[in-house]
Amino acid sequence: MAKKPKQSKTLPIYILNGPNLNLLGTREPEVYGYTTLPQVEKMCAEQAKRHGLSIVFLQSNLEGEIVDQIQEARTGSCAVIINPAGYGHTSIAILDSLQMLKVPVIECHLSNIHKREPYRHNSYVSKVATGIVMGLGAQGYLRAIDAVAEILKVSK
Ligand code: CA2
Repeated sequence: MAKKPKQSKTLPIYILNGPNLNLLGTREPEVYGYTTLPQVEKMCAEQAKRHGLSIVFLQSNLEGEIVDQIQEARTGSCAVIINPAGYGHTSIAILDSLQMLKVPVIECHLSNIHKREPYRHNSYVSKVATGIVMGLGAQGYLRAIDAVAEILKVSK
């Protein structure tokens, strides 16, 4: 009997969310919108599916846990989309762990950090990101997935 050809399944996109994003949609809707994080996850899963991709969607309030998630993404993902939230402005540890990745990294912010307070203008993540999406609210996550799909298509 002929052997079935092996299906090479693309690894999931890791979508990582930093501190306080678990509260999305419940406070400061004028800045971050009304969409909750579970709703963002559902939208992302659907968008990834349209591209024939899948996601692992995580949120943590702990810097070290985010570092662990990024390390896991080294071998377990086809790309990383990260909204580092407040840690983007402060964390060399997250920058160091992102620097070890060989997969594309898209930084995603709901708000345009450059239109906001000066202490939000620097992002360490931007220094290693393949691309950046910001200021588009929850839709930005979907555009980040589109970008990943396009990058993976080109690099196949
Ligand atoms: O615009 C973004 O996505 C940010 O990464 C959000 C962070 C902020 O520190 C960055 O400068 C920009 C804050 C996430 C906190 O999310 C909240 C959600 C609901 C209510 C209050 C904060």
